[in-house]
Amino acid sequence: MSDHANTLHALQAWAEQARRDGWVDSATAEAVSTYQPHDPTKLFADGTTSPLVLAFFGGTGVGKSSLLNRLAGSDVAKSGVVRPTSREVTLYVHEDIELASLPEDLPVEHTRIKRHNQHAHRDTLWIDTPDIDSVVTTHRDQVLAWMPYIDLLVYVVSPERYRDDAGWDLLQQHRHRHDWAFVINHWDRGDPAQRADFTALLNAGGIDNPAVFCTDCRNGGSDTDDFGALQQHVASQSEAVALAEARRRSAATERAALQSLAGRCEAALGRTADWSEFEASARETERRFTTHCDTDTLASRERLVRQLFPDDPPPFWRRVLGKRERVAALPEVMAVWTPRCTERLTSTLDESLIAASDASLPLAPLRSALAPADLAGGQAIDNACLEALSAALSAPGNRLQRAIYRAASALTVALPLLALVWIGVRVLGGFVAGASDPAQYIGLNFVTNSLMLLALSAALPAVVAEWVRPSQRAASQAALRAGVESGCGTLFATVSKKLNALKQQRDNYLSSLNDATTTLQ
Ligand SMILES: Nc1nc2c(ncn2[C@@H]2O[C@H](COP(=O)(O)OP(=O)(O)O)[C@@H](O)[C@H]2O)c(=O)[nH]1
Ligand SMILES: [Mg+2]
Repeated sequence: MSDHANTLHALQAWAEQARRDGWVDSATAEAVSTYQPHDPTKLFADGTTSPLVLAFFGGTGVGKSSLLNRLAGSDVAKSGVVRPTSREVTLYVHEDIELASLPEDLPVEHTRIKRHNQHAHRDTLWIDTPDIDSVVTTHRDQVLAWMPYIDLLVYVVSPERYRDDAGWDLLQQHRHRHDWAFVINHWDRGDPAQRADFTALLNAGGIDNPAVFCTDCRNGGSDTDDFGALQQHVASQSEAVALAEARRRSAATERAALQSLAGRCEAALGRTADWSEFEASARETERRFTTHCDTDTLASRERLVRQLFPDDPPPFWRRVLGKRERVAALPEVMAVWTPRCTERLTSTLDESLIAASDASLPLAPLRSALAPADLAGGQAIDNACLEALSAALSAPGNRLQRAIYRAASALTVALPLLALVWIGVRVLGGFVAGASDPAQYIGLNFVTNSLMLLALSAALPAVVAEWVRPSQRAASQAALRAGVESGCGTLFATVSKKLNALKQQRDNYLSSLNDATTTLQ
């Protein structure tokens, strides 16, 4: 296989895989897979020194076969008005030329090979093609299949129909990849103005200096037409040097065409700068979603707190007296995430897709990576809320708050005990001293003061403890809010992971495309 054939093969495998993964649109993949490399030498067993491949193409009855017979100097091709249109491609080739087995993409079953022994025409392989304006569309397909194997296309028209000729669009598609000669046959009915008009038409179609010949092939041909010039043109094209040069040009065109296909594939993957821009905008939409999610889940969080704490919080003084918040069991289903959040997530991801589309990035892989259902946003947020809530209920408040509360609670027992010990010591002292001096016995004032000290030593730490006691209700509210935020974090960490994987895949495609097309650089 030639370098170009290898490159095309690699590019086709690449495009097929990239299409399957959604990185390349089907139009681009199709353009790559249906691309037919131009190489007439493939028809010959000895691909290096091969004859010029010349094909006649045009509508019914324009005189393709007559022209071929005239060029060949004998009736090699069937021609005539009252005969079935030829259904196949016929190759007329000298008996010495060894043909290769025909490439697979050619319609072999509709191809005939006829040998001749005219030495003068050894350097040309003629191809007579079916009429391209036939109602049988396979005729046109046959011509198309043969296109890549032709060096010189002789486009035959008649003076009557050259303007609405069916071959015009084929000419447009293939004009850069072949050498063309144009023949207005049936010139006995033609007018010099038509020649000028046809030439102008070709110029307008992008063909500069077209080789136009006007011929009259009735009864073996006229002496006064351009047939001699056409013959010379063909002879000059089939000279080895000219042919080698034409094939070099064709290889260069081939390379440019492959480069353009590779460029199209690369463009389908989107620009790297656009990808970074898209990622930045995706992060911005994430940030907005997190803010909105806080608002969107407010009602469901409040409902949850009401379920958990069915009673109003006891007032401070009742709390001092030991009245506690009543906590119900955690609900089995944590429904912080609501359908509103699902809608919000869907529209957020849609925004990211629009940003990707604005950045001309391929949407298919992004669309599947950013499918809201696969991201399990509700699960991420509900789980995070449950976790935060359980932690908050088992240890409400912050660390300092809990330390002060524990210290104050301990003091509600320790301080009255200390006071009791101190009162006891004083009572004992008073009792001992009272034995020698009855005035030292403890009086009513001491009793009053001791009771007050006891009450104070118990009440003061109890008030402080209640003052700093972390509220489970407030802790639950804060936990649910934090849970939503951390759930959003988890959700977008998943998104980010998926996007990174996609970016990696895209980079891999870029580098394998680069590897596949190194010969074109
Ligand atoms: N008047 C006229 N008839 C021609 C000319 N060339 C071919 N014909 C006739 O046109 C008919 C169709 O020719 P043919 O070569 O079979 O056309 P094809 O279908 O393009 O191969 C035949 O009857 C030819 O004799 C020409 O220059 N002038
Ligand atoms: Mg014919």
